[in-house]
Amino acid sequence: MLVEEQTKATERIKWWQEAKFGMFIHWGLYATLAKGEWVMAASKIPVKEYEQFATQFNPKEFNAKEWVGVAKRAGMKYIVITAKHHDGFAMYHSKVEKFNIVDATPFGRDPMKELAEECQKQGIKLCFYYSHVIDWHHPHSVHEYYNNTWDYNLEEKAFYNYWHNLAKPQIQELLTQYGDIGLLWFDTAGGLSKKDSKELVEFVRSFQPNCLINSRVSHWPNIGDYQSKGDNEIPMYGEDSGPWETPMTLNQSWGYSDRDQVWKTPESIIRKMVNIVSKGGNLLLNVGPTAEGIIPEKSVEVLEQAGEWIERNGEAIYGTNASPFPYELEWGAVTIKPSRMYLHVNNEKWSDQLKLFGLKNKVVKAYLLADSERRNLPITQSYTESIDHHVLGIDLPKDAPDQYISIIVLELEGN
Ligand code: H79
Repeated sequence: MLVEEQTKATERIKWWQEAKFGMFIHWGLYATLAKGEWVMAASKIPVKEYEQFATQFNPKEFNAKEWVGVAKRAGMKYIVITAKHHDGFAMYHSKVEKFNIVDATPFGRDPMKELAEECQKQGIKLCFYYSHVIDWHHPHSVHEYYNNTWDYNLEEKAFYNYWHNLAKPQIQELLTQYGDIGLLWFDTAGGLSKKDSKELVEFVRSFQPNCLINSRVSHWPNIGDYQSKGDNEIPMYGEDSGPWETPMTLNQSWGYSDRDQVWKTPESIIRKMVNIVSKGGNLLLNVGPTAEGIIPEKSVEVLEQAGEWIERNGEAIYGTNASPFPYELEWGAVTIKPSRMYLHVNNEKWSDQLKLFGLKNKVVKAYLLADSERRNLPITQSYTESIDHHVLGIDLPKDAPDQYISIIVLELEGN
Protein backbone atom coordinates (compact mmCIF):
# COMPACT_ATOMS: atom_id res chain seq x y z
CA MET A 1 0.00 0.00 0.00
CA LEU A 2 1.20 3.53 -0.72
CA VAL A 3 2.13 5.60 2.34
CA GLU A 4 -0.67 8.04 1.58
CA GLU A 5 -3.25 5.25 1.33
CA GLN A 6 -1.99 3.70 4.56
CA THR A 7 -2.39 7.04 6.36
CA LYS A 8 -5.95 7.32 5.07
CA ALA A 9 -6.73 3.76 6.16
CA THR A 10 -5.36 4.44 9.66
CA GLU A 11 -7.41 7.64 9.94
CA ARG A 12 -10.55 5.94 8.67
CA ILE A 13 -10.49 3.15 11.24
CA LYS A 14 -9.57 5.24 14.29
CA TRP A 15 -13.13 5.63 15.65
CA TRP A 16 -13.68 1.91 15.36
CA GLN A 17 -10.48 0.95 17.14
CA GLU A 18 -11.35 3.29 19.98
CA ALA A 19 -14.95 2.02 20.20
CA LYS A 20 -14.12 -1.62 21.17
CA PHE A 21 -17.70 -2.73 21.65
CA GLY A 22 -20.54 -2.89 19.13
CA MET A 23 -24.00 -4.38 18.88
CA PHE A 24 -24.73 -6.90 16.15
CA ILE A 25 -28.43 -7.25 15.30
CA HIS A 26 -29.72 -10.21 13.31
CA TRP A 27 -33.26 -9.28 12.40
CA GLY A 28 -35.14 -10.37 9.32
CA LEU A 29 -38.15 -12.16 7.92
CA TYR A 30 -36.78 -15.37 9.45
CA ALA A 31 -37.78 -14.01 12.88
CA THR A 32 -41.38 -14.94 12.02
CA LEU A 33 -40.36 -18.62 12.17
CA ALA A 34 -38.28 -18.21 15.35
CA LYS A 35 -35.77 -20.88 14.30
CA GLY A 36 -32.70 -18.79 13.48
CA GLU A 37 -31.60 -17.01 10.28
CA TRP A 38 -30.79 -20.24 8.40
CA VAL A 39 -34.32 -21.63 8.62
CA MET A 40 -35.09 -21.17 4.92
CA ALA A 41 -32.14 -23.35 3.88
CA ALA A 42 -32.36 -25.74 6.80
CA SER A 43 -36.01 -26.54 6.03
CA LYS A 44 -35.63 -26.05 2.24
CA ILE A 45 -38.55 -23.66 2.20
CA PRO A 46 -39.51 -22.80 -1.39
CA VAL A 47 -39.15 -19.10 -2.30
CA LYS A 48 -42.88 -18.72 -3.04
CA GLU A 49 -43.75 -20.17 0.35
CA TYR A 50 -41.13 -18.11 2.17
CA GLU A 51 -42.43 -14.93 0.53
CA GLN A 52 -45.80 -15.56 2.16
CA PHE A 53 -44.34 -15.04 5.62
CA ALA A 54 -43.89 -11.38 4.69
CA THR A 55 -47.65 -10.90 4.56
CA GLN A 56 -47.73 -11.71 8.30
CA PHE A 57 -44.58 -9.85 9.30
CA ASN A 58 -45.74 -6.88 11.34
CA PRO A 59 -43.20 -5.96 14.03
CA LYS A 60 -45.42 -3.34 15.69
CA GLU A 61 -43.33 -3.29 18.84
CA PHE A 62 -40.20 -2.14 16.99
CA ASN A 63 -38.93 1.01 18.64
CA ALA A 64 -35.65 2.43 17.37
CA LYS A 65 -35.25 4.62 20.44
CA GLU A 66 -35.45 1.59 22.74
CA TRP A 67 -33.02 -0.49 20.70
CA VAL A 68 -30.44 2.25 20.51
CA GLY A 69 -31.01 2.84 24.22
CA VAL A 70 -30.15 -0.80 24.98
CA ALA A 71 -26.93 -0.50 22.97
CA LYS A 72 -26.05 2.70 24.82
CA ARG A 73 -26.72 1.24 28.24
CA ALA A 74 -24.59 -1.78 27.33
CA GLY A 75 -21.69 0.57 26.57
CA MET A 76 -21.76 -0.20 22.85
CA LYS A 77 -20.60 2.49 20.43
CA TYR A 78 -21.94 1.20 17.12
CA ILE A 79 -24.68 -1.00 15.74
CA VAL A 80 -24.35 -3.44 12.85
CA ILE A 81 -27.76 -4.59 11.65
CA THR A 82 -28.73 -7.09 8.96
CA ALA A 83 -30.05 -4.98 6.09
CA LYS A 84 -30.26 -8.21 4.07
CA HIS A 85 -29.31 -11.68 5.22
CA HIS A 86 -29.02 -14.87 3.16
CA ASP A 87 -32.79 -15.14 2.72
CA GLY A 88 -32.62 -12.09 0.44
CA PHE A 89 -35.26 -10.12 2.33
CA ALA A 90 -34.35 -6.44 2.53
CA MET A 91 -35.09 -4.94 5.95
CA TYR A 92 -35.23 -1.46 4.41
CA HIS A 93 -37.08 0.26 1.58
CA SER A 94 -35.35 -1.06 -1.51
CA LYS A 95 -36.41 0.31 -4.84
CA VAL A 96 -34.71 -2.39 -6.87
CA GLU A 97 -36.41 -5.36 -5.20
CA LYS A 98 -39.96 -5.55 -3.87
CA PHE A 99 -39.05 -8.32 -1.45
CA ASN A 100 -38.48 -5.80 1.32
CA ILE A 101 -40.05 -4.78 4.60
CA VAL A 102 -41.78 -1.68 3.26
CA ASP A 103 -43.31 -3.11 0.08
CA ALA A 104 -43.99 -6.71 1.08
CA THR A 105 -45.36 -6.48 4.65
CA PRO A 106 -48.33 -4.93 6.45
CA PHE A 107 -45.76 -3.11 8.63
CA GLY A 108 -44.84 -0.74 5.82
CA ARG A 109 -42.21 1.21 7.78
CA ASP A 110 -38.47 1.42 7.09
CA PRO A 111 -36.73 0.40 10.35
CA MET A 112 -33.30 1.32 8.95
CA LYS A 113 -34.47 4.89 8.42
CA GLU A 114 -35.82 5.02 11.97
CA LEU A 115 -32.60 3.54 13.34
CA ALA A 116 -30.47 5.94 11.31
CA GLU A 117 -32.32 8.91 12.80
CA GLU A 118 -32.18 7.53 16.32
CA CYS A 119 -28.49 6.61 16.10
CA GLN A 120 -27.76 10.13 14.94
CA LYS A 121 -29.65 11.51 17.98
CA GLN A 122 -28.01 9.22 20.51
CA GLY A 123 -24.50 9.42 19.09
CA ILE A 124 -24.10 5.84 17.91
CA LYS A 125 -22.69 4.80 14.54
CA LEU A 126 -25.06 2.84 12.33
CA CYS A 127 -23.58 0.06 10.21
CA PHE A 128 -25.13 -2.49 7.86
CA TYR A 129 -24.66 -6.23 7.39
CA TYR A 130 -25.31 -7.18 3.77
CA SER A 131 -25.18 -10.75 2.45
CA HIS A 132 -23.50 -9.99 -0.85
CA VAL A 133 -23.01 -13.49 -2.29
CA ILE A 134 -25.61 -15.77 -0.72
CA ASP A 135 -29.16 -14.83 -1.65
CA TRP A 136 -31.59 -17.74 -1.59
CA HIS A 137 -34.36 -15.59 -3.00
CA HIS A 138 -32.54 -14.63 -6.19
CA PRO A 139 -32.24 -17.28 -8.91
CA HIS A 140 -28.72 -16.25 -9.93
CA SER A 141 -26.72 -15.76 -6.75
CA VAL A 142 -23.89 -18.28 -6.53
CA HIS A 143 -21.98 -19.34 -3.44
CA GLU A 144 -19.48 -22.22 -3.36
CA TYR A 145 -21.61 -24.25 -0.95
CA TYR A 146 -24.72 -22.41 0.14
CA ASN A 147 -26.96 -21.93 -2.90
CA ASN A 148 -30.69 -22.30 -3.04
CA THR A 149 -30.71 -25.72 -4.70
CA TRP A 150 -34.26 -26.57 -3.64
CA ASP A 151 -35.81 -24.05 -6.07
CA TYR A 152 -33.15 -23.22 -8.59
CA ASN A 153 -31.00 -25.09 -11.03
CA LEU A 154 -27.28 -24.39 -10.51
CA GLU A 155 -26.49 -24.80 -14.21
CA GLU A 156 -28.78 -21.96 -15.12
CA LYS A 157 -27.18 -19.45 -12.82
CA ALA A 158 -25.87 -16.20 -14.25
CA PHE A 159 -24.05 -14.66 -11.30
CA TYR A 160 -23.48 -11.25 -12.87
CA ASN A 161 -27.18 -10.90 -13.38
CA TYR A 162 -27.55 -11.04 -9.59
CA TRP A 163 -24.40 -9.01 -8.93
CA HIS A 164 -25.13 -6.04 -11.20
CA ASN A 165 -28.90 -5.95 -10.89
CA LEU A 166 -29.41 -6.67 -7.21
CA ALA A 167 -26.33 -6.81 -4.96
CA LYS A 168 -24.56 -3.67 -6.11
CA PRO A 169 -27.71 -1.52 -6.52
CA GLN A 170 -28.83 -2.50 -3.01
CA ILE A 171 -25.41 -1.70 -1.55
CA GLN A 172 -25.65 1.65 -3.30
CA GLU A 173 -29.07 2.24 -1.72
CA LEU A 174 -27.71 1.48 1.73
CA LEU A 175 -24.89 3.96 1.19
CA THR A 176 -27.08 6.74 -0.16
CA GLN A 177 -30.39 6.59 1.75
CA TYR A 178 -29.30 6.52 5.41
CA GLY A 179 -26.61 9.14 5.92
CA ASP A 180 -23.09 8.24 7.00
CA ILE A 181 -22.64 4.51 7.50
CA GLY A 182 -19.89 3.44 9.91
CA LEU A 183 -19.10 0.18 8.19
CA LEU A 184 -20.47 -2.45 5.86
CA TRP A 185 -20.32 -5.98 7.21
CA PHE A 186 -20.11 -8.53 4.42
CA ASP A 187 -20.26 -12.27 5.00
CA THR A 188 -19.67 -15.66 3.37
CA ALA A 189 -17.89 -14.52 0.19
CA GLY A 190 -17.11 -18.05 -1.05
CA GLY A 191 -16.87 -18.05 -4.83
CA LEU A 192 -16.47 -14.30 -5.27
CA SER A 193 -13.40 -13.53 -7.40
CA LYS A 194 -10.58 -11.34 -6.17
CA LYS A 195 -11.35 -8.86 -8.92
CA ASP A 196 -15.02 -8.61 -7.99
CA SER A 197 -14.20 -8.24 -4.27
CA LYS A 198 -11.77 -5.43 -4.97
CA GLU A 199 -14.22 -3.73 -7.28
CA LEU A 200 -16.86 -3.92 -4.57
CA VAL A 201 -14.51 -2.20 -2.12
CA GLU A 202 -13.94 0.59 -4.67
CA PHE A 203 -17.69 0.75 -5.31
CA VAL A 204 -18.37 1.29 -1.58
CA ARG A 205 -15.63 3.93 -1.35
CA SER A 206 -17.06 5.82 -4.31
CA PHE A 207 -20.19 6.60 -2.24
CA GLN A 208 -18.68 6.81 1.25
CA PRO A 209 -14.87 6.96 1.32
CA ASN A 210 -14.78 6.60 5.12
CA CYS A 211 -17.11 3.62 5.38
CA LEU A 212 -15.17 0.66 6.79
CA ILE A 213 -15.37 -2.78 5.20
CA ASN A 214 -14.77 -6.06 7.03
CA SER A 215 -12.53 -8.82 5.70
CA ARG A 216 -15.41 -11.14 4.92
CA VAL A 217 -16.05 -9.07 1.80
CA SER A 218 -13.66 -11.56 0.21
CA HIS A 219 -12.13 -14.98 0.70
CA TRP A 220 -8.88 -13.49 -0.57
CA PRO A 221 -6.58 -12.10 2.15
CA ASN A 222 -5.92 -8.43 2.91
CA ILE A 223 -9.03 -6.97 1.34
CA GLY A 224 -11.10 -4.66 3.54
CA ASP A 225 -10.18 -2.51 6.55
CA TYR A 226 -10.08 -5.03 9.35
CA GLN A 227 -10.32 -8.73 10.02
CA SER A 228 -13.49 -10.37 11.24
CA LYS A 229 -12.47 -13.51 13.11
CA GLY A 230 -14.56 -16.66 12.89
CA ASP A 231 -17.90 -16.54 14.68
CA ASN A 232 -17.23 -16.57 18.46
CA GLU A 233 -13.48 -17.02 17.83
CA ILE A 234 -11.00 -15.26 20.14
CA PRO A 235 -7.40 -15.39 18.89
CA MET A 236 -4.29 -16.02 21.00
CA TYR A 237 -2.02 -13.23 22.25
CA GLY A 238 0.41 -12.00 19.64
CA GLU A 239 -1.46 -13.60 16.77
CA ASP A 240 -2.47 -10.36 15.08
CA SER A 241 -0.93 -7.35 13.51
CA GLY A 242 -3.88 -5.43 12.07
CA PRO A 243 -7.26 -4.41 13.49
CA TRP A 244 -9.72 -7.24 14.15
CA GLU A 245 -13.00 -8.18 15.82
CA THR A 246 -14.78 -11.18 17.25
CA PRO A 247 -18.42 -11.49 16.18
CA MET A 248 -20.16 -13.19 19.10
CA THR A 249 -23.57 -14.54 20.02
CA LEU A 250 -25.22 -13.90 23.41
CA ASN A 251 -26.84 -17.32 23.31
CA GLN A 252 -26.11 -19.90 20.58
CA SER A 253 -28.07 -18.27 17.75
CA TRP A 254 -27.82 -15.15 15.60
CA GLY A 255 -31.39 -14.75 14.40
CA TYR A 256 -34.14 -15.18 17.00
CA SER A 257 -34.68 -18.78 18.07
CA ASP A 258 -37.41 -19.76 20.53
CA ARG A 259 -35.53 -22.98 21.37
CA ASP A 260 -32.25 -21.42 22.44
CA GLN A 261 -32.00 -20.45 26.10
CA VAL A 262 -28.25 -21.00 26.57
CA TRP A 263 -27.31 -17.46 27.55
CA LYS A 264 -23.86 -16.15 28.38
CA THR A 265 -23.72 -14.37 31.73
CA PRO A 266 -22.74 -10.71 32.24
CA GLU A 267 -19.58 -11.99 33.91
CA SER A 268 -18.68 -14.12 30.91
CA ILE A 269 -19.32 -11.19 28.54
CA ILE A 270 -17.08 -8.91 30.59
CA ARG A 271 -14.30 -11.49 30.77
CA LYS A 272 -14.43 -12.16 27.06
CA MET A 273 -14.51 -8.46 26.25
CA VAL A 274 -11.51 -7.68 28.47
CA ASN A 275 -9.61 -10.58 26.92
CA ILE A 276 -10.42 -9.34 23.39
CA VAL A 277 -9.61 -5.70 24.13
CA SER A 278 -6.31 -6.64 25.81
CA LYS A 279 -5.42 -8.35 22.53
CA GLY A 280 -6.29 -5.21 20.56
CA GLY A 281 -9.63 -6.41 19.18
CA ASN A 282 -13.27 -5.37 19.17
CA LEU A 283 -16.27 -7.33 20.41
CA LEU A 284 -19.33 -7.32 18.16
CA LEU A 285 -22.02 -8.87 20.33
CA ASN A 286 -25.28 -10.07 18.83
CA VAL A 287 -28.95 -9.78 19.70
CA GLY A 288 -31.74 -11.45 17.72
CA PRO A 289 -35.01 -9.51 18.00
CA THR A 290 -38.39 -11.22 17.61
CA ALA A 291 -40.92 -10.89 14.81
CA GLU A 292 -42.76 -8.42 17.03
CA GLY A 293 -39.67 -6.21 17.05
CA ILE A 294 -38.54 -6.90 20.58
CA ILE A 295 -35.00 -7.60 21.75
CA PRO A 296 -35.39 -10.66 23.98
CA GLU A 297 -35.71 -9.69 27.63
CA LYS A 298 -32.87 -11.98 28.67
CA SER A 299 -30.49 -10.28 26.18
CA VAL A 300 -31.42 -6.87 27.53
CA GLU A 301 -30.86 -8.04 31.10
CA VAL A 302 -27.39 -9.48 30.38
CA LEU A 303 -26.35 -6.46 28.33
CA GLU A 304 -27.48 -3.96 30.93
CA GLN A 305 -25.63 -5.76 33.70
CA ALA A 306 -22.47 -5.98 31.62
CA GLY A 307 -22.98 -2.31 30.78
CA GLU A 308 -22.86 -1.34 34.44
CA TRP A 309 -19.37 -2.80 34.77
CA ILE A 310 -18.27 -1.10 31.55
CA GLU A 311 -19.71 2.20 32.73
CA ARG A 312 -17.53 2.05 35.85
CA ASN A 313 -14.43 0.79 34.05
CA GLY A 314 -14.69 2.36 30.60
CA GLU A 315 -11.46 4.30 31.09
CA ALA A 316 -9.58 0.98 30.92
CA ILE A 317 -11.46 -0.20 27.80
CA TYR A 318 -12.31 2.56 25.30
CA GLY A 319 -9.45 4.09 23.37
CA THR A 320 -6.89 1.69 24.83
CA ASN A 321 -4.23 -0.31 23.04
CA ALA A 322 -3.36 -3.98 23.30
CA SER A 323 -1.22 -5.40 26.08
CA PRO A 324 2.51 -5.11 25.37
CA PHE A 325 2.94 -8.59 26.87
CA PRO A 326 2.24 -11.11 24.11
CA TYR A 327 1.13 -13.92 26.44
CA GLU A 328 -1.54 -14.94 28.92
CA LEU A 329 -1.04 -13.43 32.41
CA GLU A 330 -1.77 -15.55 35.42
CA TRP A 331 -4.09 -13.03 37.12
CA GLY A 332 -5.81 -11.37 34.18
CA ALA A 333 -5.09 -8.95 31.37
CA VAL A 334 -3.56 -5.59 30.48
CA THR A 335 -4.59 -2.61 28.37
CA ILE A 336 -2.55 0.55 27.83
CA LYS A 337 -2.78 4.23 26.98
CA PRO A 338 0.07 6.72 26.69
CA SER A 339 1.88 6.76 30.09
CA ARG A 340 -0.79 4.51 31.59
CA MET A 341 -1.30 0.84 32.13
CA TYR A 342 -4.48 -0.88 33.30
CA LEU A 343 -4.23 -4.18 35.11
CA HIS A 344 -7.51 -6.11 34.80
CA VAL A 345 -7.38 -8.53 37.72
CA ASN A 346 -9.80 -11.46 37.79
CA ASN A 347 -11.46 -11.29 41.19
CA GLU A 348 -10.75 -14.95 42.01
CA LYS A 349 -7.03 -14.15 41.58
CA TRP A 350 -7.19 -11.17 43.94
CA SER A 351 -4.50 -11.62 46.63
CA ASP A 352 -2.34 -9.67 49.12
CA GLN A 353 0.20 -8.81 46.49
CA LEU A 354 0.02 -8.73 42.71
CA LYS A 355 3.17 -9.30 40.68
CA LEU A 356 3.83 -8.04 37.17
CA PHE A 357 6.99 -9.12 35.37
CA GLY A 358 8.70 -7.37 32.51
CA LEU A 359 7.51 -3.78 32.92
CA LYS A 360 10.52 -1.55 32.25
CA ASN A 361 8.93 1.86 32.93
CA LYS A 362 9.12 3.39 36.36
CA VAL A 363 5.70 3.38 38.03
CA VAL A 364 4.89 6.84 39.33
CA LYS A 365 1.63 5.89 40.99
CA ALA A 366 -0.67 2.89 41.39
CA TYR A 367 -4.32 3.08 42.45
CA LEU A 368 -7.65 1.30 42.07
CA LEU A 369 -9.82 2.54 39.23
CA ALA A 370 -12.77 2.03 41.60
CA ASP A 371 -11.25 4.46 44.13
CA SER A 372 -12.45 7.97 43.29
CA GLU A 373 -9.85 9.37 45.72
CA ARG A 374 -7.07 7.57 43.86
CA ARG A 375 -5.28 6.59 47.03
CA ASN A 376 -1.80 5.21 46.46
CA LEU A 377 -1.33 1.47 46.52
CA PRO A 378 2.09 0.56 47.98
CA ILE A 379 4.45 -0.69 45.29
CA THR A 380 7.95 -2.13 45.00
CA GLN A 381 9.91 -2.19 41.77
CA SER A 382 13.10 -4.12 41.28
CA TYR A 383 15.48 -4.95 38.48
CA THR A 384 18.04 -7.75 38.35
CA GLU A 385 20.47 -6.84 35.61
CA SER A 386 22.23 -10.19 35.32
CA ILE A 387 19.01 -11.87 34.22
CA ASP A 388 17.36 -8.70 32.81
CA HIS A 389 14.45 -9.23 35.17
CA HIS A 390 11.93 -6.48 36.05
CA VAL A 391 9.47 -7.14 38.85
CA LEU A 392 6.65 -4.90 40.04
CA GLY A 393 4.87 -5.79 43.27
CA ILE A 394 1.62 -4.06 44.25
CA ASP A 395 0.06 -4.44 47.69
CA LEU A 396 -3.67 -4.88 47.36
CA PRO A 397 -6.47 -4.15 49.82
CA LYS A 398 -8.23 -7.18 51.25
CA ASP A 399 -11.28 -7.15 48.99
CA ALA A 400 -11.54 -6.78 45.23
CA PRO A 401 -13.40 -3.49 44.74
CA ASP A 402 -15.53 -4.37 41.69
CA GLN A 403 -17.55 -7.27 40.26
CA TYR A 404 -15.90 -9.96 38.10
CA ILE A 405 -12.72 -8.02 37.31
CA SER A 406 -11.14 -5.16 39.28
CA ILE A 407 -8.77 -2.69 37.73
CA ILE A 408 -5.51 -1.19 38.93
CA VAL A 409 -4.25 1.94 37.19
CA LEU A 410 -0.50 2.46 36.81
CA GLU A 411 0.81 5.91 35.95
CA LEU A 412 4.09 5.42 34.13
CA GLU A 413 7.17 7.42 33.36
CA GLY A 414 7.61 7.43 29.59
CA ASN A 415 5.31 5.67 27.15
O1 H79 B 1 -24.90 -14.19 10.12
C1 H79 B 1 -24.40 -15.26 10.87
C2 H79 B 1 -24.50 -16.57 10.13
O2 H79 B 1 -25.79 -16.78 9.59
C3 H79 B 1 -23.49 -16.34 9.04
N1 H79 B 1 -22.45 -15.58 9.68
C4 H79 B 1 -22.89 -15.19 10.99
C5 H79 B 1 -22.37 -13.84 11.41
C6 H79 B 1 -23.03 -17.55 8.40
N2 H79 B 1 -23.18 -17.77 7.12
N3 H79 B 1 -22.64 -18.88 6.81
N4 H79 B 1 -22.12 -19.39 7.86
C7 H79 B 1 -22.34 -18.60 8.91
C8 H79 B 1 -21.41 -20.63 7.85
C9 H79 B 1 -22.37 -21.71 7.61
C10 H79 B 1 -22.64 -22.58 8.63
C11 H79 B 1 -23.51 -23.72 8.42
FE1 H79 B 1 -25.15 -24.17 9.34
C12 H79 B 1 -23.33 -24.97 9.04
C13 H79 B 1 -24.54 -23.82 7.49
C14 H79 B 1 -25.10 -25.12 7.58
C15 H79 B 1 -24.34 -25.83 8.54
C16 H79 B 1 -25.23 -23.08 11.08
C17 H79 B 1 -25.62 -24.37 11.34
C18 H79 B 1 -26.14 -22.60 10.11
C19 H79 B 1 -27.05 -23.63 9.85
C20 H79 B 1 -26.73 -24.70 10.59
